[in-house]
Amino acid sequence: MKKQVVVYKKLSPELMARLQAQAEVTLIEDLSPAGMQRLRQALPRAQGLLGASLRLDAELLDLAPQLEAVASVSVGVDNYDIDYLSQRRILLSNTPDVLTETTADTGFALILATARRVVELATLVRAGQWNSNIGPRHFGSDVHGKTLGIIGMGRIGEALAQRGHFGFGMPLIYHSNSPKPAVEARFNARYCSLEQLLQEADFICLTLPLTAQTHGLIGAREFELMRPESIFINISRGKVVDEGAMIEALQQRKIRAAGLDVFEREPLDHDSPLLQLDNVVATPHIGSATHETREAMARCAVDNLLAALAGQRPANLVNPQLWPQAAG
Ligand code: 8YV
Repeated sequence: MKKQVVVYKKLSPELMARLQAQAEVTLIEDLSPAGMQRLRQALPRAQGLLGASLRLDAELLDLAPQLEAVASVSVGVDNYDIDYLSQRRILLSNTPDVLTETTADTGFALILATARRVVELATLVRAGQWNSNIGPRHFGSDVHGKTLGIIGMGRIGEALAQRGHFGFGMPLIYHSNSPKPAVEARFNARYCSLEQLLQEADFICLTLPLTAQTHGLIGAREFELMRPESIFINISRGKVVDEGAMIEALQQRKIRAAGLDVFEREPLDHDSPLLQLDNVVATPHIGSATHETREAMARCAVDNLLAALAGQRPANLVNPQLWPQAAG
């Protein structure tokens, strides 16, 4: 008897076929109000769930009494009530490694676009306002040789460090839960306190997950510690930052600029003050958003889900304490 799976993120025909060969699949095309209604109607019979960008809390999970496994098409798992999933002994998997390089590329795209004012000046050209040689009023800042400060030295942080060290000759400083000797050896990086990093770095990059500990980590006090010529980059989660404090710091030029791919609320409100600032580059959460990487993530999620439903250990288990073999 095939297991019942509800998919709430569109899959390629190849991956949908792979899933349908092993499970009865209900596809929820989108998370519009109508889509959410269909999802709620499908949950009571679901043994597997696959998707992303949906807050999966106890209220929704209580509609799915037969649920055995959830496969997230994401590395971030802040959308999931992990304690409740674990209490219900529901396996949660994610897709960490396949998106690392692409997300680090996004981080560097924002570093370069923000420092060199690429979006602002490309818009000037497109608007027919390029009428003379560019002068100091439109100059940007150098990236090569500047100090790159990375907050959160996980896979993505390391990939960003690799780009900065080998690609742009940037001295590296970092802050994370604990020092990483291998990272220091490989990139000649220096571990420092959060305060030191904020005071010293030319580029301050957030690459850490949203957790109870990191929620609001960068607020008014932290922006005060940054230098007026520093540039702030966020490719982690918007809620790691006090967005109001960041807006004030940018408006008052306490920092030079910000390159942001994530926001407290997404999509970003059309009337957000961030969109009125010429020293802000805002992208719509494109961290992992390439054809190749999103297909790889979805493939990884399908493999994780099929393994879990077949009684095998998924490759990327977020709550490994549930796995019986782990006790062995
Ligand atoms: C996407 C991400 O938002 O993986 C994550 O945690 O933030 C991005 O890759 C996610 O994959 C949803 O599609």
